[in-house]
Amino acid sequence: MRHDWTKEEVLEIYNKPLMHLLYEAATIHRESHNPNQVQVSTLLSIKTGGCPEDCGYCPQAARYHTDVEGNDLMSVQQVKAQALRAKSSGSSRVCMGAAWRNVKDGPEFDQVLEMVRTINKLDMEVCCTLGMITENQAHRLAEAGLYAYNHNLDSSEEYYKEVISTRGYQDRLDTIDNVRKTNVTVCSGGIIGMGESAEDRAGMLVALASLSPQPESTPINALVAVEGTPLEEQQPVSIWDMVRMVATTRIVMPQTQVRLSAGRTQMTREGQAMCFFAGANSIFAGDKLLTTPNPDVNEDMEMFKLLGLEPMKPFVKKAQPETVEAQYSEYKALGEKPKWTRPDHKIERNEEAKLAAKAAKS
Ligand code: SAM
Ligand code: DTB
Ligand code: SF4
Repeated sequence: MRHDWTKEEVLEIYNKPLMHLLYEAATIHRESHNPNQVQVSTLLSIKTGGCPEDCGYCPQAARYHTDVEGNDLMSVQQVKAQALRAKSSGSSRVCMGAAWRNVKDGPEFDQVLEMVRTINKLDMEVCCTLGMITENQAHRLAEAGLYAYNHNLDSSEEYYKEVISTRGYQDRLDTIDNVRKTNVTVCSGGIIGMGESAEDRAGMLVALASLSPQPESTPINALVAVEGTPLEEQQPVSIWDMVRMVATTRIVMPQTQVRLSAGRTQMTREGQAMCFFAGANSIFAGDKLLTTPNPDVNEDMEMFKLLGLEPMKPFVKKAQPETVEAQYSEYKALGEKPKWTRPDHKIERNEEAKLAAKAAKS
């Protein structure tokens, strides 16, 4: 396992003649994974919209004018019903997303912890993506039975500054570090198609691969360009770029579960098959990602049949965590107020989208 990849080396892999790249990635894939098994996760937006951050890609940022309807935190019962549906349709993992900058101790976080306990007791892997978290919050999630925490680096450190001004790259790395102090696995990846260069893509992979240990799972999202967001006019990323990105991720992070994430509605079956061949071994299933469309489960199951793929059972890579009930918890809420950074530099297109939203609202 190498943690010292250079950007030049990664770029060289990314730009290899495609047949060499595919062959190398597929060979490495087979050394650590069964190429016919794909882990299937279902996303659940437990708290939608109204987010204070300015992520240029995100339809849930309050400052942009999109069609997303904001919702309060879902109830534990609603989440349980959705998790059972996901399980019956073949998912082994539920990934709960909240449009938060960071987690705050209090009744809402307690409710999320209860959701984690409830889903873990259904014998499904539980993942959360709730924004920045402290070490204590990571421990509390771990005690509740969390299997994975998703926190993406999203791009290279350099390009991150062109997309988000309300937090810094180091905040992301610090949260990942906090998760690493527990037994919870790390899920971290990014987005392509935001206008970044191939060098930025390589830079992101260098940052991910140099984490030690490397993330257990790495989502590769193709930007879903949503009207009203600063990136609304980005052209869909080419399937060739997606295949190259998946293959390069597989080569530099041989053990990680590479997740073919947002953007699958734009991809043909042939395109997706090439991504699986290149080392992708996980998808998000269900007709919705967090707020945008995703292929129908039945279509995905047909594709699996066609390609001879099978959904992976839960807890194959790591044993199921135990759930500690709230009253026996070792970690109490500390009510910390961590100083996550707020660089607040100006990103022109983010400012323009914010002004356009103000104009549309008045
Ligand atoms: N608020 C938390 C955070 O930002 O970490 C969790 C939810 S956030 C929606 C999770 C991830 O979704 C982001 O890091 C980004 O990679 C992905 N994402 C958001 N909007 C997207 C879009 N339009 N296209 C592709 N991926 C997107
Ligand atoms: C990830 O990397 N992709 C998922 C999950 N982690 C949380 C989210 C994709 C969101 C796409 C835009 C939306 O549906 O709002
Ligand atoms: Fe908020 Fe996460 Fe969307 Fe950024 S990506 S605006 S932090 S929900």
